Amino acid sequence: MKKKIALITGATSGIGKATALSLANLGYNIIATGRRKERLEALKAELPEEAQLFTLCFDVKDREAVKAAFASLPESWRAIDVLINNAGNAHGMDPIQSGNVDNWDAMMDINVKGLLYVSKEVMPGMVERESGTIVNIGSIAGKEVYPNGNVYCASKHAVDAITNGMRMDLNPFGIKVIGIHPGLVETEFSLVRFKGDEDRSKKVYQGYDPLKAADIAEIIAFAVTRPAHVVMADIVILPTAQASATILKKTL
Ligand code: NDP
Ligand code: 8X3
Repeated sequence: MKKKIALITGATSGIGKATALSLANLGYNIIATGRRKERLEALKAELPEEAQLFTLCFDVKDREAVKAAFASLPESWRAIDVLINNAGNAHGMDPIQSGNVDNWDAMMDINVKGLLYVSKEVMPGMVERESGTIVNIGSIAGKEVYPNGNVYCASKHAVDAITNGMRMDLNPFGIKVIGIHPGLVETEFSLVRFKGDEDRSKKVYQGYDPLKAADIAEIIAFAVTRPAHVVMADIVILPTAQASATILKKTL
């Protein structure tokens, strides 16, 4: 039987990388994307020997680069069965009145528009084949707003709305759309949010047991392998120490 193809954006780190490993271990061929070419190249050595890997290096916020990357896919890699829209980050964490406009642009351009640009390249093929699964990585920040989370939360609320809209519009074609909404996961997320400040980012995950990227990857792998008549439409995953975006055991 032909192996299925999964394309994962942001596969150079954290949740995306862990998902690439999980799906490769389940027998998927993987298209891994990200901006850091050397990390994409290093991924091959971490996948099981039998897994095939194709890499695409592009910035999701660059509309022309997204188009060119997909146009460069060889014929045998074009029928993407599973799209994992994972690339994204928070940039800064300031009260809105002192927010940095470049950070706002980055979050809306990457987390929202980047997800749309990539989806636009993949959805027509899924519609034509009347099959496929799209997983959008939202966040607990897409379900709730927390102080100083303002624009990041807005970007993830947009992801939630787009996910629900996709599910409705793609439903007639038998395409599954899954929203995954993690709470605190220890990845490079906080390092990016706090511009490389290691001490500040480590503190986010201290005093409790945060989620690991592999915890989310395991759930994504389960969700995308349900029988044809089952869709896990919307999943919130929190560390046990977290009860909401703002209530954490360590803060009580
Ligand atoms: P990481 O920083 O570890 O990974 C982010 C990934 O996104 C990297 O592979 C990075 O690749 C890619 N990426 C970022 N910007 C771009 C861009 N402009 N173009 C292409 N790729 C890009 O963070 P996480 O694994 O934690 O984050 C993954 C997703 O999970 C994000 O959407 C995040 O919002 C979400 N999330 C994270 C949570 C957490 O607590 N960690 C909780 C809830 C949701 P590269 O730099 O090579 O381009
Ligand atoms: C990432 C989790 O709580 O920092 O989306 O927003 S949080």
